[in-house]
Formats: sequence, structure tokens, C-alpha cells
Amino acid sequence: MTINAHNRLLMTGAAGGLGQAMRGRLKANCAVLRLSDRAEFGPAHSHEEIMLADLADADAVLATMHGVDAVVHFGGISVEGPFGPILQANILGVYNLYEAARKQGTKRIVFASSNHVTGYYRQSETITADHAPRPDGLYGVSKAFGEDLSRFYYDRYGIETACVRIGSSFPEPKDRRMLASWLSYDDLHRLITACLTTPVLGHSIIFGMSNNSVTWWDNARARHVGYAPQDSSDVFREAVFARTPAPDASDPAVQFQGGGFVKAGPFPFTG
Ligand code: NAI
Ligand code: 15L
Repeated sequence: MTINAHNRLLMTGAAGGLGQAMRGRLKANCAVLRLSDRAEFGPAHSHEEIMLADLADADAVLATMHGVDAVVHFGGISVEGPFGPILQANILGVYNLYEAARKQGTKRIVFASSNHVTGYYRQSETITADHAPRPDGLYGVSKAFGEDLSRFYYDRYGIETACVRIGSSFPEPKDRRMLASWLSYDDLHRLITACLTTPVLGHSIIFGMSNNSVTWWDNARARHVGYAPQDSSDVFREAVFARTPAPDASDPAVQFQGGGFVKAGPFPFTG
């Protein structure tokens, strides 16, 4: 399959964990990979462009979108915390991104949403994309806002979006919860590639997970995207059980899908 479907692809959040992990991989998906973040992350390599921008700065975000065919949007606050920075990066920032896409004619976005949009479902439940959001904190609420905003921009302006509710994307699952939520870097790249290349994406909500035996999420609503995970947390299961204590079943972090996020905060407003 040809995965090089775009001329210029913009990846935000390039200085972060997933940005660094996807930077090399996404070069196969485009002729030019434009990388953006508010933080410095060194020089451009071949077939790359770097444009620093704070997502809260509408003019800067508009400039990064010039000539861009599609976006992988990783930028923003990635954990629970005070509302001020979340407001700037994840709410104003995602609005600036979609306004820039509308103005520049960019038609497809892969939005890094999060499992924390639905973190208040129980680990005993299996949910689909049709289940209502139940955010487990301000961070989850901000990602739910991004999902709704992207749906509006699809219905009104035809900008297609994959809202990828990423589980836990790290080199390995760090704890027992992540045996259910783990998404390998290679599967994340497969999922992004599927979203970038499927002929008709529409507005889709997709759980970002590998082929883990234990799972809380059902991707039946997103079969049209053609994502086929090839990795599984199962190979880490024994080692994770051996190095982690037996969970306390009365702990909310063990009861709810969002894990420790359901116990984070409250945080003061800091603008
Ligand atoms: P990260 O925190 O390592 O990277 C986020 C990047 O966004 C950072 O480089 C940061 O400088 C940048 N950023 C923050 N505020 C910004 C602003 N106002 N303007 C411009 N850039 C800004 O996070 P990570 O792990 O790489 O995650 C990437 C995305 O995926 C995030 O949106 C996160 O919410 C989402 N996600 C990640 C998961 C994971 O398991 N790694 C799970 C679920 C969602
Ligand atoms: C997220 O949304 C975070 O960005 C990431 O750092 C992990 O905490 C992940 O969720 C998770 O739920 O494991």
C-alpha cells in the first residue's frame, strides 16, 4: 500500500513524547513533514520544516497551516492540571487549529483525543464510540471539546477528522491498567496512516489501542478506517504482574477506566 498520500503534513506537538516517536515514522506519509511546537526541539532534518508556534496564538497557528494538506495534532496539555493552561492550549488552541484549517483549505485532521474523554466508565464496562462522554477531569473535558468542535467543522465545512482516543502510548505498558489501554508506537503509526489514507474518513471517533486481550473499548464503529493493530500488551503481562502489587478493588483508580486521573485535582485556576 502507498502510504505517502500527502504533499505537506503538519505535525503539532513535535517536541513531545508522541511527536518524537512519530517524527521518523510519519516521513513515509508525505513529501514534506512540517513540525510545530511551542518548545524548541532542534534543527530540521531532510524533508522536514520546523515552525514554532504557541497554539493559543491564532496568527502563528494560521502561518503553520499554509500549504498543509493534512494535520496530525498532538500539541497541547497532555495530563490533568490547572484550567488556565488547558484552556489556552486545548480549547483556544484547537479552535485556532480548526479556524486555520478552514482558512487555508486543509481538509483532514487526525486529532489526538484521549481515553480520558470517557474515563468515568468502569473497567467492568465495554464502550463504543456511541457511548456519551464521561470525562474524568478538566483535561478530559478539553478533549471532549475538541471532539465536538471537530464534528462542527466537519458538518459545516467538510473538514474530516479522526478523533483518536489514545489509550496509553508508551514503549511498554507501565502498570496493570495499561495492559488494557496500551497502544504501541507502531500501531499508533498504523492507525494514523489508516486515518490519513482511507478514502472517506468523515468524522470518526476511534479508540487508540493495540490488539490487547483485555480491553474496555470496541472499535466496531470505525471499521471503515481499516485500522488493523499488530501488537499486543499480552507479551508484557507476566512481567507487569510480577513487578506491580495486587490492586485494591476499592480504589477508584482501579474501578474506573481513567485510572489515577479520576483522583487528580482539584487544581487552582492559573491563567
Ligand atoms: P507531551 O506532553 O509529551 O507532548 C505535548 C506537546 O505539546 C509538548 O511538546 C508541548 O510543548 C506541546 N504543547 C503544549 N502546550 C502547547 C501550546 N500551547 N502550544 C504549542 N504546543 C504546546 O504529550 P504526548 O504524550 O506526546 O501526547 C501527545 C498528544 O496525545 C497530546 O495531545 C495528548 O493529550 C494525547 N494523548 C497522549 C497519550 C499518550 O499515551 N501518550 C494518551 C492520550 C492522549
Ligand atoms: C493521556 O491522555 C495522557 O496524555 C498520557 O500521558 C497517559 O496518561 C494516558 O492518557 C493514559 O491514560 O495512560
